[in-house]
Amino acid sequence: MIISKAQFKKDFQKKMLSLYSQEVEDSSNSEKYFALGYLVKDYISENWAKTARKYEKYGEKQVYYFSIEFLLGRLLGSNLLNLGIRNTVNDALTEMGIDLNDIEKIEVDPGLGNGGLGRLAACFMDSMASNGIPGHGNGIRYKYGLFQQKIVGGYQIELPENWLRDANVWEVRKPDHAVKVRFYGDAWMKPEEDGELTPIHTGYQEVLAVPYDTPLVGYENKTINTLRLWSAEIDSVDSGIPAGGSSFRNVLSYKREIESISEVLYPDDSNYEGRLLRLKQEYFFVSAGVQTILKQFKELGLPLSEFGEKVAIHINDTHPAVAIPELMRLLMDEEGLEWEEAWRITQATMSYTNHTIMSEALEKWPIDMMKQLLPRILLIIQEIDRRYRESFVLSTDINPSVIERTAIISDGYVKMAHLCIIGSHSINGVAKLHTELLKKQELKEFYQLYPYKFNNKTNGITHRRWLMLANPELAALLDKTIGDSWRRNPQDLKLLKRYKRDDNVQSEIQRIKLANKTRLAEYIKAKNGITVDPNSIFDIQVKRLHAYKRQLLNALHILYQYIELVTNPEFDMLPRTYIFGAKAAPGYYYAKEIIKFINALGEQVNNDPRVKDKIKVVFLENYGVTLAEMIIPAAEVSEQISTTTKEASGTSNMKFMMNGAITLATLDGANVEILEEVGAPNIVIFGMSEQEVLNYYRNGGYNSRELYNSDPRIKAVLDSLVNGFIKDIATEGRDIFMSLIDYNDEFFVLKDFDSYLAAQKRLEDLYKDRFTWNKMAIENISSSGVFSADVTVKQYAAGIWDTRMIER
Ligand code: KOT
Repeated sequence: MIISKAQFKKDFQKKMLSLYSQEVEDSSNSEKYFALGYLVKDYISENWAKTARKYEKYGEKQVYYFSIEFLLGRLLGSNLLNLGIRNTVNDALTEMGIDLNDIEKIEVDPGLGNGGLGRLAACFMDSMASNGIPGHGNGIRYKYGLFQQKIVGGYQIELPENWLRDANVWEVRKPDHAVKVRFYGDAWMKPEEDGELTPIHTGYQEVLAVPYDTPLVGYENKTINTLRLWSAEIDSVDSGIPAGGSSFRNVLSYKREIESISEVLYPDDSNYEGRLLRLKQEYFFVSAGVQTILKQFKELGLPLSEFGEKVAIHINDTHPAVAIPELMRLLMDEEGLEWEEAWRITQATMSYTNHTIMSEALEKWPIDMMKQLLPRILLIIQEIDRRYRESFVLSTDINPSVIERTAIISDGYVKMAHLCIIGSHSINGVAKLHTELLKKQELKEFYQLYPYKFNNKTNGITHRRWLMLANPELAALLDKTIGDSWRRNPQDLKLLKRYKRDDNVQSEIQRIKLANKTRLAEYIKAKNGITVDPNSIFDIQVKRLHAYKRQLLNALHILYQYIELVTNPEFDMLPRTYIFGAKAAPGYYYAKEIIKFINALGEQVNNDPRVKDKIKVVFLENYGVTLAEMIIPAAEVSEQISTTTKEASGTSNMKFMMNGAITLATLDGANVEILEEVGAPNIVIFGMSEQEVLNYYRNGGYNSRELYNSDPRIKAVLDSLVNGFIKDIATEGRDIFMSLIDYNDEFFVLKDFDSYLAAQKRLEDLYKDRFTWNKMAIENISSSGVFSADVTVKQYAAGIWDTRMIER
């Protein structure tokens, strides 16, 4: 949109008056934030309504991205940017003596996700709107997002994240669009006189699902899509008399039970929590979403047979898998279709993304639990399973054991990934290696049955948030050097390649990095009280804490350097600042021990005069989207060191690269493709190959104790965990030692140790030559365009959803 500074000032003053009955000059920063937020929402509203009408007019196929997490981050900055008015607003506010950055900081970061999966959903929302793809989100409006992390005495403490305490300016409550979702009761097929079977569901509890809509603003293209998040509310008491009658106390506890559905996000990342409440959450947002989509489709007046041509529903990992039986239920029980037709429509509509091959993350629900909570849905799943098994009756070349292993229901469980594969027309992995592993390992038998369903869609990130907003100085340098076409076409970042040897560009790149490092150093000083030198190497690992991500490998290398510094007079190293940010799932004991270990190590190293400030170790608490926006632009080394085969893709690797950090990586997930794009001289690779890892896993691992006994560096490092050399980690040191030696080092931390050390050394040598380092940074920035989520969502649109882009 186009607006003059004068007009904006007028609008802003008017908004301040109508909201707070006061002048801008007399307002607090918080009031300024709310006035500005509501004003920007007004600016958005006009095109929001228009976008919906336009989609309708052209009969566009609509995509609905179903996800149990959407990790959006703050929205004021990105909405201003995408509306195309950020500079005007910034200038106008400056003239009024107001710093836009100060105002933006007031917004609470809605942490409605755990990590990669939820952030990917948010990046896709931004990219779909920005590419004119009619794509909307469907999820849960959790009252409490992911816990806030505090570090006390080196330990993680969790506090509730009450993000709705003040108003959320972006959402619109739509009570008139509320729908009812049914839980519990009894379901069966009743035989009629004509021999037909009628589905019956009685004695259910009805929960009211109330939608809250948030606009998803496209980048300078007038497209506004919708993120619809559902909140659970009590309907009227008489639509579900609570057990024990409707006394005041019973009604109150009934209300609490209902509202608990959308109360809090489960804080587990890449791990499955088999609780009834979680299954309730899943069916709750899925049923509300599918019911609404069907209702909207019927308003078009088209025959139901065309549903799959007008609607695509995407299942983000298996959490929304019940969308498949839910659509079947609605098409049959409510719309009267036959099974075969409903099944054809369902398969045509549904597609599924797998985000992990780790077995502990695979969802499977006990049949009994599903029967209790979702009796009608279970009947449908049982029928899908029966027909799946029956479809092989005539084929002689399929081994019955294959059918048993791929069936949806077996061993007393409903296997959600199997339901997704059988009920969708497409299943994709999130990086080339991950998709190949699905095809040849984890889902091999499905791949043999349905090779045409499998495809790869390598993840991506929105360059608007992760470059334009997070690193405005770098963005400005790019504009000045190669023009601003990269903003619309991120692959134009390639144009920067020509300048990799350019003195001027090199020194600008280095200057901007130093400025970003200095800002982060100030933050570290303020938050942690640690003085770090902005001229030291900033080496960063930020992501969820998980054994497979191997923060421990990083920490053990630091410990190694520390031991060398204090025992070996010959040893020298460039000064380095190691920065960590990571939340551990509250019940993940081992992960919490590693946090404690990193903090204890930092406490000791940072204060040991013998270290002479060569090493600083910083653990930044409460890592999330907002912190990432400050940390990533300040990084020089990006630690992507997961055990090969375990990280499906990773997405922070792409954000770091786009901001000019050099990746230190295993050949895991999307690191493989980063290597392909940037070329071997511009990335530092180490560690076991995929084949080696798979071979070891097949043979039950390797002998880590042997390594401990034969490599004196490993021995020295591990011994210092348990001999009191590192203070205050008696329990943690012992447990970590045991995990590596007695429990055989499941994630090959010691097996990769030597190779990691060598890689760290190579990295340091590269850094000594600043010309080379800057050249590498430029190569990374210029090769990062393919990792824009714009590229990824276009591949989904063309290859999976079959939907058009109506703008650009
Ligand atoms: C969580 C629960 C169950 C199954 C999978 C997950 C999951 C996977 N949560 N986050 N992921 C990550 O997803 C990212 C986006 O695709 C990947 O980049 C990353 O490698 C996954 O670990």
